[in-house]
Amino acid sequence: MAEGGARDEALRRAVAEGLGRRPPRLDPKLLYDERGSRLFEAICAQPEYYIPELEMGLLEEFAAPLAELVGPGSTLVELGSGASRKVRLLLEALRPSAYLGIDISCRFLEASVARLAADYPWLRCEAACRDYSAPFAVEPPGEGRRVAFFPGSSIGNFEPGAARALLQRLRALAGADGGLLIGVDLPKDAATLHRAYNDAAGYTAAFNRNLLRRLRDELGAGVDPDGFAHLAYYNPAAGRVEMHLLSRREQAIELDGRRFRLSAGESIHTESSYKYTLGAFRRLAREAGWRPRRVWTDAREWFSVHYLEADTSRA
Ligand code: AVI
Repeated sequence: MAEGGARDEALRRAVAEGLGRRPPRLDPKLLYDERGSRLFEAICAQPEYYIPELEMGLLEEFAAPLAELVGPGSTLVELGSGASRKVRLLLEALRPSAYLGIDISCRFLEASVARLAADYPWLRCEAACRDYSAPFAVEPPGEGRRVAFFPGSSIGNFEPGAARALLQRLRALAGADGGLLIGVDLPKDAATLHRAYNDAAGYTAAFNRNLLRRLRDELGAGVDPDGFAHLAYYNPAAGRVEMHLLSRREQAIELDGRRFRLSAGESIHTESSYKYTLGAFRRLAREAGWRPRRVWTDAREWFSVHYLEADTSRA
């Protein structure tokens, strides 16, 4: 089977499995086709979605002490496409000798890594098209200390057990003297979180409902995206913002001859965004073999950037 066909099959199976669950649930990875990635970029430019600006501010403010901790000649391994202003700021501050970008979206990744290579001729740049939410193999270029960079609080989109497993994989990738620079969103008042995931311009709603368009256009599913409303709210007991697609009426999604029924008011859970206190995140990181070294937060304590080092006492 061609690669695209195999990918479609895997997508079909994942969607059928998720819609068949009670309550129905789809993997948040499915939100990121090309249109979804563009909508996410638009979310990042909305005033209510505070994460990108706060994280960029912290990296700017603390670039010098971070560079001192990391030291010269490192290899920076970014989980993500290399398209952000954040990684450019880090490259200029840390002056690593090599950069590796890892992302599932191959075309996007290759284009952004090619731009980095053109703009930083002194840097050895490579791209590895991988799904880092599952075990993956890569051989980072360069000989220096490996520092993984995982911005944007994307760790919050993993269930805690899967987040721990990913942190363990990054620990193995970074090696004995490696580091991890990771952005983690902090718990805060429900109204601020509600606004951040329900922006007035409607980009988050479009991002969420794009998943249904994807099922319709890519998989030929019988589904009416207008039959669903965007729903996002803070669930304080679970420590996470939940995003759902709320069925406006009784209906069914048809896929490959199967009918997945939804009653009015029933919802499909499409994403969780966990918010970790500083202590809770440090605990999770320690369990995954990391030793917390420094953490920076903004004045309101809305967002945190942790720098962790490999804990060799437990290797
Ligand atoms: C990518 N990730 C960290 C975002 C978040 O905040 O969970 C995705 C997102 N979903 C809705 N808005 C933004």
